[in-house]
Amino acid sequence: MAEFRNLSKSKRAARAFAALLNVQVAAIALTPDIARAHAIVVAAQPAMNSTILPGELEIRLDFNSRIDQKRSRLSLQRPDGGKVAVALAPGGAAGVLAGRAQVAGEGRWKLRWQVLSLDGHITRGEVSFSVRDGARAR
Ligand SMILES: [Cu+2]
Repeated sequence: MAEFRNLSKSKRAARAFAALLNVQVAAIALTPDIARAHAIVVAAQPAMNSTILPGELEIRLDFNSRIDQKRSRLSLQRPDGGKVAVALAPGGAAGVLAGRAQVAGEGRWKLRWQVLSLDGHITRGEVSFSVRDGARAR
């Protein structure tokens, strides 16, 4: 029974965090009993709702579990809806997805992520941020 309590607590924590970051973790809703091992974002660069300068963007997402980097993706959506390629950085820590991209257009951007955690489940979500010329980063 203690095991069930732990699972439920973990699920609630995961949901609270997802709500906090405004990310969608659809897989958790579909399979609540194994939510514990799904990968969710615990730290993001750029930070959610931050404002950054145009130019080269270093991206780093830290997850709560190990992920399969080869089956995980990052993409960027420009304010006009267009996509910008993200070059993923190979290697690195087991729970980290990193890359870099050029961000040029001012406005609201979205960093979309999709990762495969080592338990075989895919989760996805997004981090919104703004690009503004002359703004102080973060
Ligand atoms: Cu899972």
